[in-house]
Amino acid sequence: MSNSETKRWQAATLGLGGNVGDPVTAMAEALRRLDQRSDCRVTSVSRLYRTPPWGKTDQADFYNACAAVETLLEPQELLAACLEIERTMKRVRVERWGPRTIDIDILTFGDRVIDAEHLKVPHPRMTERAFVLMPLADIDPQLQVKGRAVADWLAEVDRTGIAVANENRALWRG
Ligand code: A4P
Ligand code: MG
Repeated sequence: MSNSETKRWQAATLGLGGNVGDPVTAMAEALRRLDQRSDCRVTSVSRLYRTPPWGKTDQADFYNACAAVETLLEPQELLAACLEIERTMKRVRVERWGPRTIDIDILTFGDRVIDAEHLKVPHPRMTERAFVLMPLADIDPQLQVKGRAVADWLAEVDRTGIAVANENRALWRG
């Protein structure tokens, strides 16, 4: 058996967001870049949401979406691929929770729990954030995160100000 056949496709979910420049185009471009890799395929994308800034609130509204992917990469490798896409798309990292052209977070990776210095999965703050849970529920409301379904987490968070910006879940294909 060749090396590539010993690897298997694993399911992961990603959160995408941005509030500088043209984040909608940037998010679509990021998903196309991931999908173009031979070791990643984008299997489902949420609707697109416009969301008030969380954390540091004196900044522009964000656009957010989630994607389901299947990948041959290990979690750290998937993170590296996402960071590389962010980097080449010239995201400026200035302040924590501050403005950004594009941010890609790994939300879940199968049912793995990872607590490494540079990678925490499930994403530590995802279950508090409607801007993550609403798009993720478009993809899989029954997905289990930290012992509960996404739909159950979503029922407990504040959705104030969040609106669907585009219903077209194939928008990213351009
Ligand atoms: N890192 C650890 N775990 C992960 C993971 N599961 N996925 C590390 C991705 N990265 C992970 O990230 C810092 C480092 O986190 C990465 O290099 C990786 O090694 P960063 O993106 O530079 O830092 P950040 O994004 O400024 O901080 P943080 O805490 O990751 O912020 P979040 O949680 O990503 O939140 N409001 C709205 N409405 N919509 C948003 O999308 N986003 C943020 C950023 C704040 N407010 C927002 C939104
Ligand atoms: Mg981040």
